[in-house]
Amino acid sequence: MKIGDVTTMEIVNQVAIVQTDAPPVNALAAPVRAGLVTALQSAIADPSVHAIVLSCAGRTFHAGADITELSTGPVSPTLGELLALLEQCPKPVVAALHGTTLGGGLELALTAHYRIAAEDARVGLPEVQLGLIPGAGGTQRLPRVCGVGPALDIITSGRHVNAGEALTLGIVDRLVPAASLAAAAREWAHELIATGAPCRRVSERAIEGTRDAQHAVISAFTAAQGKAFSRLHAPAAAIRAVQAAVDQPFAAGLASERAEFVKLLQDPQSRALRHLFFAERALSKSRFISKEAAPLPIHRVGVVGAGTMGGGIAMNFLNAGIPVHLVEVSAEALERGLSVIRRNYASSAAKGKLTAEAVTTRLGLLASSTDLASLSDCDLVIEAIYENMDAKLELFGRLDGLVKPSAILASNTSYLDIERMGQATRRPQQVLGLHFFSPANVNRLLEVVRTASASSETLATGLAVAKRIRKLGVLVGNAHGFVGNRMLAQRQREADKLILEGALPWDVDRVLETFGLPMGPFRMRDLAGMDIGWNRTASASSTVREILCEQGRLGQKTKSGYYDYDESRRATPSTVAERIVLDFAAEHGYVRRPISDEEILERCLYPMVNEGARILAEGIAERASDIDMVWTTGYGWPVWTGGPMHWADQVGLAHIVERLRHYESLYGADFVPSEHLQRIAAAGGSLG
Ligand code: 3H9
Repeated sequence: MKIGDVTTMEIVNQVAIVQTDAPPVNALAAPVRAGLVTALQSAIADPSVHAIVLSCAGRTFHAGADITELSTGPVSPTLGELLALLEQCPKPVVAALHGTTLGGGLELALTAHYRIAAEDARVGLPEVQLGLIPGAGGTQRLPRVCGVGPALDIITSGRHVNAGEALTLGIVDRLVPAASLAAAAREWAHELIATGAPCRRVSERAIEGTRDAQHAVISAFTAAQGKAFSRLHAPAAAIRAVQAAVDQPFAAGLASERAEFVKLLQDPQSRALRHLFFAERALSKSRFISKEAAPLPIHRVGVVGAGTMGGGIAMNFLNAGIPVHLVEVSAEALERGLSVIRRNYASSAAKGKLTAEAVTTRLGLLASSTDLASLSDCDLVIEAIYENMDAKLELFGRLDGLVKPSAILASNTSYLDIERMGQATRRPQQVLGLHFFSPANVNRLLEVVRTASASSETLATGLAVAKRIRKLGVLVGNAHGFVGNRMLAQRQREADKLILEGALPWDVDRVLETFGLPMGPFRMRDLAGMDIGWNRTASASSTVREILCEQGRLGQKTKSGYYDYDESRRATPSTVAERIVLDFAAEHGYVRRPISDEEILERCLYPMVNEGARILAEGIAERASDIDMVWTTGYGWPVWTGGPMHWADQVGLAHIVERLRHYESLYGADFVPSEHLQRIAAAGGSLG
């Protein structure tokens, strides 16, 4: 029997089988809730029904409330109303879970009287990742089934719990092979009817342990988090809600949870995190990739250049089980690169992150040579040699003659024109940029650079490769510095100017770190190595950075840069570096003055927003949200602000234009607001 658009109910031998089919993830949107309420009401009213099974068609049981609905306010029947009806249902209800039962989906399952799951299912309450807490009883019911400690861990991390752990923790009652889930759920319902099993309600259960023991667990958990949650509002609210589960009767606890949930829903942090959720999903859609374009199969990858980047790039593929052939010009350079890879794996094994067996498997997938011809059977070759256009053009020309006709050639360049590299081959349609970020085996960002000649299939392959090696692939246009580094240059320019005008490196770092960036620009330079791009012979003491390099202050690796570093890499502001800055400023006629934190922040960040607007106007990024993904993923821009473009919209574009004009009047052309930004600001619009 069809109930509404997305729900069916079938009665088989006293059991009502209710099934929802609302692709892609059976989110609990209004029609889904309405269908479930109607189905439950009719099953309750039907005397031939003695038990009910709730299940979903497609790839998953309900993966949560419908996130798109969260900004529009509750529509009846609400999830709370549905769950109240479900819990009080006088006939036993079995929830049959498969796929990813998340958020409101798990809250619904915990409200059903019995839970059976497929062996490969996963469950979780990921609301914190959206800046929220569970809002339909999750914080009250989960501690009642698995205890306070595991509940706090699951709710504040938002992690997915696999079926085996869910069974051990008592979150589900039974596991069965995925293929027999429907039959097993039905059989269990019959068993419940036959044994006269009660409607087992989680809300009526006591939480394990004494009140004192529960409080002790909460205190220890809160203390152990230290600063981990310090800037995020949701985890603390989750802890308060679990505390309410411990201290208050169920109904009062539910009300406390609801109050926290409603408050967070209005919190700009949650709006920012929800924006990033959809921003991430939008990345797979591009007007430059036709719907029909299928990614090409990648079985074997070649990497040219075994330096820090090349080695890190190779590790990504090895980690994903894809064989890699690494090529270097000299045997010594190759051996150096290989030994770094081996050392990195050994260090992961020593820290318990990888088993010895996993290390052996990965290294077993790695071949190497000094001969480019050995790349002939690769499906994708990534060049990661030094940043020199002539060298890259020559390499692309040679590779073109060596690799098979179907192979894709990619460059890891950070700035150079990839279209030109494509033109050095007879396959420009199969050439693209794959721009990894340091450390390449850790940083999740991958800019997939689109040239005008690259085919849809090549670009689709770039995004598919990113997914396979668990990176976040962002399609960007072929422009100097692409998206990330082009915006970074704005911030770096202002930071360098500010320390001559009156601030010190640690002032700039402090302001940006207080804003939420993991590291300010000077600390970052010290970490990356001050000598990246520095040329000893060409160095002429023309910048503070050149002078630091000339004096051997190359950053963390020499224990001295802008900061001095002790054995455990703890940084203290360097008096030597300070002297260098002050002398340089005096020599170049700067009259130093006090600079406010506000000026530091505005001068570092507003030009980035301005550049982001130019990048959008030029089509280098397709959407403002793509820029937000680049910055939150690759550079640690604080997620609770939603990324630079979302943040700018919250600050107000008219305000940003006005401040840029102000700085333009003081410091000139670097601050001229872009036409795009001015136009949107004047129209009262937003970048996102
Ligand atoms: C909640 O439950 C609050 C309650 O506590 C209280 C309420 C009162 N809503 O990720 P994918 C879309 S908060 C709407 O690419 P995958 C997604 O946008 C919610 N849409 O697939 C995409 O659309 P499109 C708590 C959703 O296989 C498509 O589905 N739940 C939702 O890689 C495919 O998504 C969560 O936070 C949703 N809830 O991963 C779970 N979920 O194709 C969030 C997905 O148009 N979801 N979509 O771009 C996920 O973590 C992953 O989507 C999931 C599948 C693991 C389920």
